[in-house]
Order: sequence, then structure tokens, then C-alpha cells
Amino acid sequence: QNRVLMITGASSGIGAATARAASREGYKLILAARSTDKLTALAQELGPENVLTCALDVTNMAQQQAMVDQALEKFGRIDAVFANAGRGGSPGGFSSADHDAWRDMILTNIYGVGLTLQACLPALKRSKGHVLLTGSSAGRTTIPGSMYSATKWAVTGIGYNLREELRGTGMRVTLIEPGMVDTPFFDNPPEHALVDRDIANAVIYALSQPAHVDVNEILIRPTPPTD
Ligand code: NJP
Repeated sequence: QNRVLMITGASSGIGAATARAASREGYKLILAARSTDKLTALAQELGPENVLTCALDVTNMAQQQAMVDQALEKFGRIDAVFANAGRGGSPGGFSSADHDAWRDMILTNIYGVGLTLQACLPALKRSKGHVLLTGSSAGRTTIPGSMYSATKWAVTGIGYNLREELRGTGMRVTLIEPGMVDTPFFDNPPEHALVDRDIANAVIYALSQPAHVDVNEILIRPTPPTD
């Protein structure tokens, strides 16, 4: 197959695992993040002829547009976009969390997703493409004091509202909602967590469905520990 998948936040964790899984499925890949050294190493691993790496800060629209332009120049089309880049918050709750860290997180997790969509949608409309978003189980539940959770509620809303905007176009929107996953997202490895491949498998499942199947959401949590 010659389908083309773009992944933001591809330099580590869930994005990198999805790149590996999609490469095994035969996708051509656009891998984007700020850490270009890590993207280059991943492209080497996967076979550089089928991979385009792009330096991307998702909060920068000029870089988003350049990524799409380069992708169309190299591959001629984009069939799916996994808007996955995101970052965590800081402790302290609403009364005392670092508000500068809030700004960076809100810009990355919400505005950045919006910019990725705006840059990619013209190409995706031409291919009747598929949008996948990394939301979170934290975008479904109440987490005391968490602005991070609030940003992921926003991603849930983006997914729902985008699906309605695209209704009748043949395009599909899938919200990927992980529970805790052991990735560099955390300074210390969390206990009872999923691994990055578990989420990559969910992305591949959604991508692999025939055109008449629109996988709206996949919520994946670790199995609770046995007593
Ligand atoms: O984390 P990590 P995950 N512009 O830190 C990129 C969500 N999630 O894989 O730019 C562009 O390994 C960063 O790249 P770089 C989470 O909210 C996670 O766990 O080079 N890219 C890296 O590739 C996020 O949306 C858990 O620093 C930017 C990637 O994002 C997604 O899963 C649970 C960027 C982060 O990779 C992937 O996170 C959950 C920017 N401004 C949801 N800022 C979990 N791990 O438990 C960051 O429910 N990146």
C-alpha cells in the first residue's frame, strides 16, 4: 500500500511507536517534532526513502504549513494525520500551578492541534482522509486541579466538532484516548501503565478499517492490578 500518514509528536513515546507500527504496515510517513535529531534517527531505522522528517513546533503556523508543503512535494498526497503532539502540566492545582507552564501547555495541546488541522485539512479533503487525535482518558474524567485534563477535554471537543464539520465528506475522525502510558511524558516511570505500542496498535486498528467504518473513539486504560 502507498498510504501516507503524518504524525506530530513523532520524536518519542506514542508518536514514535505509531511510526514504527505504521511503517510495518507499509505506510509512507511524515514525522514531525522539534527534536530533529531523534526524528532523523527514527527515519534511519525505518528506511529514509519512505520517511520525511519535519522540524515542527506545533504552535507555529508557518512551520505547520511548511510541513504540509514538503509532504505534498515528496509524496503528492496525505491520507491520514495523527495530531499527537502534547505536553503535561505542572503541579499545584488552579491555585498555585506555574501559569507560564499553563500557557505553553494550552498552546501546544489545543492551539497546536487546531493549527495542524487547519494546515492539513485541504490535502485531507482531497484524499477523503482520516484525522486521528491524541486526547486522553483525562479528557473524559474529573481530575482535581488539572489544567492538563482541561486541555484534553478541549481535544475531545475538537474531535466531536470536527466530525460534525466533516460530515458528508467521507472523511473520518478518531479520538485516541489513552490512560497512563509509560513514556518520556513522565519524569519517572509510572506503575501499572500501558506501553507506547498499546496505543500504536489502537491507531493502526482505526486506520485499517474499511471506508464505511468510522471508529469514533478508542479509550484504552491499563488493566487494574490484581489483588
Ligand atoms: O509523551 P512524549 P507521549 N511542537 O513526551 C512532542 C498524550 N497522552 O508519547 O517536540 C511539536 O514521549 C514531543 O516532541 P519534541 C500526551 O498528552 C499521554 O506520552 O521533540 N511537538 C514528543 O514527540 C500527548 O498528546 C499519556 O519535544 C511537540 C511528543 O510531543 C501524546 O499522548 C496519557 C511539542 C510527546 O511525547 C504523546 O505523549 C494520555 C511542540 N510544541 C495522553 N511539544 C501518557 N503518556 O500517559 C511536545 O492520556 N511535542
